[in-house]
Amino acid sequence: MQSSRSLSAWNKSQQYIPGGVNSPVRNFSKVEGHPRFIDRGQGSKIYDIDGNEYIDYVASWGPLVLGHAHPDVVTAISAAASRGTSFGAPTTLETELAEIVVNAVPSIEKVRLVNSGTEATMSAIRVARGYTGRDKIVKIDGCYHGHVDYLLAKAGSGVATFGLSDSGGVPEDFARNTLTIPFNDPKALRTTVEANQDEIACLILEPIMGNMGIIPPHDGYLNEIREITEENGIVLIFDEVITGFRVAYGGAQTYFDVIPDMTCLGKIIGGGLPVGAYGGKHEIMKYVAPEGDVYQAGTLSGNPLAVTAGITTLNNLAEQGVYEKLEEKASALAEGLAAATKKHNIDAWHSRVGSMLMLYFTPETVTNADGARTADTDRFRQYFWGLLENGIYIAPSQFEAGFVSLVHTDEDINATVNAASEVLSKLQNS
Ligand code: HOZ
Repeated sequence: MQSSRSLSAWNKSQQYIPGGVNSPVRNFSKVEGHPRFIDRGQGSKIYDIDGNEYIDYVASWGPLVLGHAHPDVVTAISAAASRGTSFGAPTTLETELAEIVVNAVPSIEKVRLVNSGTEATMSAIRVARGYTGRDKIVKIDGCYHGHVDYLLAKAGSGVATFGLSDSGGVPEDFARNTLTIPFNDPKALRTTVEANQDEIACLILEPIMGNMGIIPPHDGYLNEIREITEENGIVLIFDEVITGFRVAYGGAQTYFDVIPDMTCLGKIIGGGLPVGAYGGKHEIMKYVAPEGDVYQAGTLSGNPLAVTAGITTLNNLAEQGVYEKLEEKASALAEGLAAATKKHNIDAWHSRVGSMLMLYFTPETVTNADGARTADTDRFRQYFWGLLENGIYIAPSQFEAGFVSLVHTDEDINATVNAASEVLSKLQNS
């Protein structure tokens, strides 16, 4: 497969951009190679600047549940752009998106729009601290909540991909109030809460871990942490940047029927443009300035183009049968991959919730970050390149989720399973 144009684009980008990329996991260094530079996307496919076509399971890391360049989204954004790209003053579009979100997500009575998931989690935690008057926070090993200083301890996503335990440039003092516990371990939460009575402002977690591969919660886990946080006046924050409008219209909280106090959103609610959001009960959200004294602001927050893309995407997702369709496509893919690893006797753990899925190269059952860390990343590297060479684009990391979108066809899924089977046949366990 020809990739000389991507290679020279990367050589040039490295002269001007750290690592040649604007977000670390886009760099292919952990799979040993150079990234493909993308020219365009259409439906389930992306095309690189060398003219190669790929079936895309990255989907811009989750937002593109309708696929690339969906005609409704393109038309709506174009019309919005012709009316002006930013005003720094309220528009009725922002209220329209907020209303959709409030009606869809059970925990959200009021919502503030921001520009990224990072802004959403950082702001939600500030509000939780303002509301409770407490400083400490609890996070889960392997959950990733953006690049907020005190949330990079034991984070997933690029931090895990590049084998870092945390980030440089974060003074120890900043992370002093961050306590980290394992996923799927309610006892660890009880112990931490007992040792820090009346000091913990919030517990933040991805209800389905999505930055360490895909790790679903055990039955009852979310209910138990809901009980513990409620009993102890701790704000429970679900980071649904990935799962929001992905596993169900109302997110993982609807899927599992466990309602947190606050929720962070991003990705899908921006339909491929930069948006984040945080919201919760009015009782908590009234602390946000200018109603309350917890400050948070943004020049481009509620940007009309981004909000338009979000409204259009969510309106499409509100149609009947959408999540059943996603489930059908993703289960066909997951079953095909599981059959292929079995056929070729490959040690593998397959994980899937709705249209999010992951194949870990490990004989272990993955239930938390330590389990995910047992995966054979060298084997993943070989799998990744085998797929890419066959026109299948997955994230260049064992710890980033795969996403199925509404535009993946049966043909795409069959082609993916066949390619995977061929690649896996060459990786057979000895
Ligand atoms: N934080 C994203 C992965 N979980 C990566 C975003 C990107 O590189 O675009």
